Amino acid sequence: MPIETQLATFEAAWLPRLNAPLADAIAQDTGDDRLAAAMQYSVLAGGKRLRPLLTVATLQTLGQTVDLKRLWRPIMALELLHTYSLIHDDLPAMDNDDLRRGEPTNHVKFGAGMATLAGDGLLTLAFQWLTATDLDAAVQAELVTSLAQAAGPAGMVAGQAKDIQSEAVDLPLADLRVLHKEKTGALLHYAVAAGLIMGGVPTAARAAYLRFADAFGLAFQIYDDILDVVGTAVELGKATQKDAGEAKNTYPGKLGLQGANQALIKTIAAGQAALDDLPADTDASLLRAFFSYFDTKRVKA
Ligand code: GRG
Repeated sequence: MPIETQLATFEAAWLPRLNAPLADAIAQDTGDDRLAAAMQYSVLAGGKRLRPLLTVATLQTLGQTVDLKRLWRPIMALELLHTYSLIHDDLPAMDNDDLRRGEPTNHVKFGAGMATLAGDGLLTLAFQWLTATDLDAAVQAELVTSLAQAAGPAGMVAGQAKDIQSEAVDLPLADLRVLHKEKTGALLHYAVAAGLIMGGVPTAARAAYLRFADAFGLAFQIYDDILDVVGTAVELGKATQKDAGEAKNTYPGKLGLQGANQALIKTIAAGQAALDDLPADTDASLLRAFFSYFDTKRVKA
């Protein structure tokens, strides 16, 4: 089956199952109606659910049955956390964006105070959901530590801190890579790691999966930068050409559009090579299919 079809088939099977319980689960676990509405608003505004889909795909690649009765909350915890990061990133004190996932941003709809709290609520609830399961206590503890490392002051928050400090600074490409690894790559790394942890894979056997995750994360950021130049607001559901306007450090900014596309192609190849290193009896086609998310033809040669 062509890889685009494989990804589309996988999404069609899993998205409804991942999405259906969200509104009720957030309402159940939230003690204030307006706060619940603000949290639900951004989580339900769309979103590709790329991160929980990667966790499910990793578990399937390990040959495991994904029992959502046990695993739905720990798998979806990452989506709550990711949504918090988008809400806070859009706030007037950060990127000051009005459009996200094709809808007005949380602070436009609910005000900056409630949007901040909706983000705080989602961030905290994510950790509650990691432990709302009958997985072994050691597995729960590793999920909590790994998500905290990925999302917190050694990961995404550090990347965001570098981002806000570097707006008027011309970063060398090597520094930009570190910034992106923390800001965007860390959560995608965790998405795959979560599948490995839930699947009981020993640390020593995780390396090739995590190299795949890191290449996917870097490709994701390069592609996001490219789409900011060649995409439209309608297609992306958010403002475009923001990076150029704010003189941001981006791959097209550093390498030109063609150079950025070449970097994307090279990074995809590195991710595919990592999957070649999985044990010989592993069917890596589903994880390979995630690379069809990147259209390297968006940039004309
Ligand atoms: C506020 C601590 C804090 C961190 C914010 C995620 C982030 C850090 C900022 C968002 C800015 C940005 C453009 C990041 C790069 C790529 C990215 C994370 C895009 C959004 O993710 P998608 O495409 O979004 O998975 P959907 O809406 O599909 O979930």
